[in-house]
Amino acid sequence: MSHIPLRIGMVGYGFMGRAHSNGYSQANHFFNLKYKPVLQAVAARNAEKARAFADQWGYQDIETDWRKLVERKDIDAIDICTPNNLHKEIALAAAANGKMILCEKPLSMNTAEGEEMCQAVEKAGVANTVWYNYRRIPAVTMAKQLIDEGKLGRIFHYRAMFLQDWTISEDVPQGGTATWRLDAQAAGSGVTGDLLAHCIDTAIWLNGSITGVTAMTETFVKERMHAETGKKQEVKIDDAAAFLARFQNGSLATFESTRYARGHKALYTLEINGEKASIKWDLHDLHRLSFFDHRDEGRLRGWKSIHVSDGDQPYMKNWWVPGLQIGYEHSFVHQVVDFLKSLETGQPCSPTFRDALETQKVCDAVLESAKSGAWVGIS
Ligand code: SOE
Repeated sequence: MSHIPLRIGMVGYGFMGRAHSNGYSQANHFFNLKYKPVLQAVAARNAEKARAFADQWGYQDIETDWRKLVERKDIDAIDICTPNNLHKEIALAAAANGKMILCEKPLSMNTAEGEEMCQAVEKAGVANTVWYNYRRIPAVTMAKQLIDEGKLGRIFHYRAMFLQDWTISEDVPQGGTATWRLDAQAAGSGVTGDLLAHCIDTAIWLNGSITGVTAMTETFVKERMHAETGKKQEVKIDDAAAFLARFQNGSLATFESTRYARGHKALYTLEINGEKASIKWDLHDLHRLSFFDHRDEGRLRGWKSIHVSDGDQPYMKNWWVPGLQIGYEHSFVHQVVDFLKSLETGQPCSPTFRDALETQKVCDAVLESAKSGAWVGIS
């Protein structure tokens, strides 16, 4: 089968640069697609590091200025894998040059920036998506199917947590390539934009819009050395955040996220309780979906642990044989697959910038409510 090439220009080469590059490399091996990514060029300020990354992942070329990359005629799509403070500028330039855009989450530093980015891609008419990868873990996608089929009935509760423990030590710096997530100037916010954003994206996708929140945040370590200046500076990100929310469908929610939950490295969990059934999912056991169905015969009622690895379960017929599971990296492969399919069908690849803006609005409302102590409504 001859493919239509989709020439990728990636900006940045960190953890997400690797996850996305792996997605581009794997997609066509496992899925039959009309389009095929070509790793055309990677842009990063340090030429030596960019070259090493390009060699390792198979990019043909490098640029040391992302502006040159977005202007290149031999690039179809720009993948933004930089710290959050660069998302907007790169996206606006890419859209102005008619490039499709795949942007790492969160969409932007805040709602105002996100709105500008939405307008830019909509005006340019370019395909766009945001890498909220957890939607594309087969067990999570299956939860969406079950909810949409009405298997849970009316939803009462949504509960999500994303727990980590990697910033407890005061010696962890802020800023720089490895720890920019702790620097408000680069990240915009702390766990709210980094971790809660994942929980919010999945929640809106599974359970509809959030209409209001009341939140609290805390910064446990008040000062950290800045990796670039070597000076101790005030920490302006939220280390932990928790909020209550109401959904448009009448259900209630609790969300919690922290980088101070000793013992937890990346524990994303969610639970949804409906009138007829409930669902639970846990990133540390990501191929399993727990399902409780009240319609089961009384004696046999109980939580089922479904090993999502069979051909009739989302994405799985393209992988191994039933019973053999896949992992975290495959959620990025699936995002590439869905983006390539969207080019084939002409349908948007959700979450688009506009979809991701809704998550951004909730993040902003969480931060605002934590400051004011009041409920904040979301329009
Ligand atoms: C932070 O530690 C992080 O890598 C996030 O930036 C990712 O989005 C999340 O999936 C895992 O944790």
